[in-house]
Amino acid sequence: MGKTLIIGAAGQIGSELTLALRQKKGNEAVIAADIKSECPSLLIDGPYHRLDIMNREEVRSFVQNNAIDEVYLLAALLSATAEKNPDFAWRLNMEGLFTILDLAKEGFLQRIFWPSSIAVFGPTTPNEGTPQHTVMEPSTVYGISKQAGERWCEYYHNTFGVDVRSLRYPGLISYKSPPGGGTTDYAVDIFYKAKAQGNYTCFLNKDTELPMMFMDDAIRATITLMEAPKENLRIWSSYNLSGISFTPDQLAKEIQKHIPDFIIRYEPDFRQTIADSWPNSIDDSYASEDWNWKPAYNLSELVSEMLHHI
Ligand code: NAD
Ligand code: AKB
Repeated sequence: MGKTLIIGAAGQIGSELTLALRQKKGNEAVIAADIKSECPSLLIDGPYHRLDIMNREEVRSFVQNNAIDEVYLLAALLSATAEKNPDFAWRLNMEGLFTILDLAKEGFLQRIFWPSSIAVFGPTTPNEGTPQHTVMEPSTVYGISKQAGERWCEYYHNTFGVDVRSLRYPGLISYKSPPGGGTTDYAVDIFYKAKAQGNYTCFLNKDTELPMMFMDDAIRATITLMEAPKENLRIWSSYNLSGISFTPDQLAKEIQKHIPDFIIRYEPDFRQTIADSWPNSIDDSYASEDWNWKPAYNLSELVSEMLHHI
């Protein structure tokens, strides 16, 4: 059996996904890679390599020389950071995907996971219970790169038979690794500030409802999709995935059940425009029908877990 390579393993999702996959497959079978030279302390129990996804030749020889047959490609610039550096974001988010898709097309990889995002939707998308197939006119460079990536994944699957699987993650909430520059990051930051100083200034306004998910659910969804029999899958672009939807005001009220003096203030910045272009909630019936997806965490369970661990 070949090994699994996780590129972008030092990030918010990568670090938890690496731990979960190592638990299933064994430490040596899962190689963590990231552009960061230093191995994060969470990942020291297994192999770690510095790898730049933009260095096509380096990635190609690493995959071929290390008996890799499965790649999780997580390296990307997220929505807020990408708006500050659109050219670079486009290159990072697209070039690496082609490197990995081509390796699979040439027969060096059996399976790929590449994440998309609710950012593929835009201001003209129906925003309540957003369906799998709908209007998609993303207005951010991040969303444009994810939408293009989805089209290429489906194209490589349909044209070359590449087994590339994908999820449109909502905003992910976790305590093991910090988020990396997204619009939904407020929903993680708020917990650290609530515990450390009892107040938080939110960069979105109080009624901005967004789809979110606790990281444990996201990791379980990812592994379930990757283990699903190929013939059960109908979506080869990216599956809608839903957890819970809430506003900053609803999240603050839930935190106040644990920290009654917690105060939230609102100072919306450029990220408000991004959030306003995204759906409020997602219909993930394809995921539930094709691979039995069902989220486990509601808002109160998520808040209890976050406050317990931070
Ligand atoms: P992150 O920013 O926390 O992690 C990305 C990792 O990629 C970082 O450790 C970074 O060092 C690494 N990286 C950057 N450039 C690299 C390069 N050239 N070569 C190798 N590694 C490089 O991001 P994340 O939140 O873990 O997201 C992972 C993926 O999931 C991204 O594609 C993101 O778009 C997608 N996603 C995340 C969320 C979320 O809420 N976290 C939601 C939707 C989609
Ligand atoms: C972001 O806010 O950019 C990410 C995402 C939803 O893709 N968390």
